[in-house]
Amino acid sequence: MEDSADSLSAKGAKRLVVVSNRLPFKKIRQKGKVKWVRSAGGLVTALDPVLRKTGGVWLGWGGDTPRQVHNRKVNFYDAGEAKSPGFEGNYVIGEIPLSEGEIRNYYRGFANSVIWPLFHYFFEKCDINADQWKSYKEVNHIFAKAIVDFAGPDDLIWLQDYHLLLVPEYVHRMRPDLKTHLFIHIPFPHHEILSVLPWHVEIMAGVTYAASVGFHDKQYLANFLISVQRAGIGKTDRSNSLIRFGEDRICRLYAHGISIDFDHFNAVSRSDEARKHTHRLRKRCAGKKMVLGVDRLDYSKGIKERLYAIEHCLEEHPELLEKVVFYQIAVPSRQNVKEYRAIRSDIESLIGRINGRFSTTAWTPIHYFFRTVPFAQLVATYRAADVGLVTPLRDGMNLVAKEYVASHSDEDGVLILSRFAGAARELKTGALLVNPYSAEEISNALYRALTMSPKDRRHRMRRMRRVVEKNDIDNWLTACWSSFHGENTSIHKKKQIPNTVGAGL
Ligand code: ADQ
Repeated sequence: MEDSADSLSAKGAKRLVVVSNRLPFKKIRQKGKVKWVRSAGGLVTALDPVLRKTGGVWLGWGGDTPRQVHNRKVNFYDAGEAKSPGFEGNYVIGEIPLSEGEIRNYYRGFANSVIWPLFHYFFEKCDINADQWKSYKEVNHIFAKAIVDFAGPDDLIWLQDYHLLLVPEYVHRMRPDLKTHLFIHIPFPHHEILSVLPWHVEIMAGVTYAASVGFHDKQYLANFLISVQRAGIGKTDRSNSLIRFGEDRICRLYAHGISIDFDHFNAVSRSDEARKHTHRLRKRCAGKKMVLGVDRLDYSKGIKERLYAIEHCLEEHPELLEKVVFYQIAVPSRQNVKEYRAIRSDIESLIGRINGRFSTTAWTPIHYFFRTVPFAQLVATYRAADVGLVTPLRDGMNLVAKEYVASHSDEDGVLILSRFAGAARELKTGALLVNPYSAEEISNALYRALTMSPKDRRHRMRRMRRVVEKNDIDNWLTACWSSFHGENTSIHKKKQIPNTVGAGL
């Protein structure tokens, strides 16, 4: 694989280099053999199809945690190679080795026990710790070094998310000829929240070394600008969403909400495999209405609050007993972080209690699955569900809401959506918006969804499908790529993903 690594460093190549904490595939060792297994999560759902179309490189951590890393060299893998069974993209993945201690302090520690809860407004869950901050800086430096060691000045280096906020500065200091772009997939909080973090000024300064910074929502961008201003970093130009640093450096900000490959979800929902699975699920429901929740198992997704709302709804509307089934599919996530183990056990005991309370010999209200579901089955399950219940307490965007809509090629189904998800801005014309902290509001929306007329359901679903089809992943990409060099492209203008990353990017 050395050859691939060398050919990657060819100067002048127009190549997309995506960099994220995790690779889209997780490295598993079975009986001494290496296998790559696809990971689930919003970032992978959004960016894997992009790299499949454009080709390029995805750099990140592969999931291995040796006690010590003796060699920092990035390991490159090509799809289809004997060395990489299970990995089937048409791009190259570059695995950045990280040790157990680094993952504990930088990833489980600072990224997931400080930035994640703080940026989602759960500051009481933040475990602010100077050692973890030190590790975050060191690992960001490792990522920056991996980039500068092989990237050429014409590469489009696209950093992803909150794990890598200092990488723009570190890359710039080592190689000022390289430009980096950053997209932040989680909310960017109000300054009052951000300033809880003792190192927020250093973080903001680090981010603004990126040539562009993207957000899902205008509000996140506005929050970011206020924090930059308060920290006295550069010269902010609010009307053009820019931060200027003298004559030679500009950081552009833009807001474009991420999306999904609508056509793919739509087509798969009509495929024979998905139809059969939808049919099987409907048969299993035996005439009962089906309500579905699909989430990474994370406290920010509001699963616990949703379960209380389901209980409230069954109490308030006994006529629903034995008439409705709730499916909750949760993909395992960050199981090594204390908060995540706690939320899993809370959810499982809550489901046990609710089922114990309401079940009859013929009916169990909540069906719970703690696993990753294959794509066609997931689409079929969305399609089978009469109601999609998407109630995060706070979410940058939330792709599940869009996937539910795109999978309803039958134009039926009702989406109940948290008003604190980025997706609410786009889907508000068709979804029933709720406050995810209010069991009563969710319960009322559930009752309304379950008793809604077919005409109203269709009308609302059509409206949402039009929005998701128009603002799909191609559209997001085009908008991001235009923003990289300051073009003002409307997100509503549909364009195709170019096959290669074009000149000028
Ligand atoms: P996530 O927090 O991971 O993403 P989300 O956008 O909902 O949240 O994406 C979850 C993805 O995981 C979806 O594509 C879904 O299909 C998949 N998934 C969930 N459960 C699954 C299961 N059991 N089996 C298989 N797949 C499953 C972060 C931010 C979001 C933002 C995305 C993209 O937190 O706000 O929308 O990045 O920017």
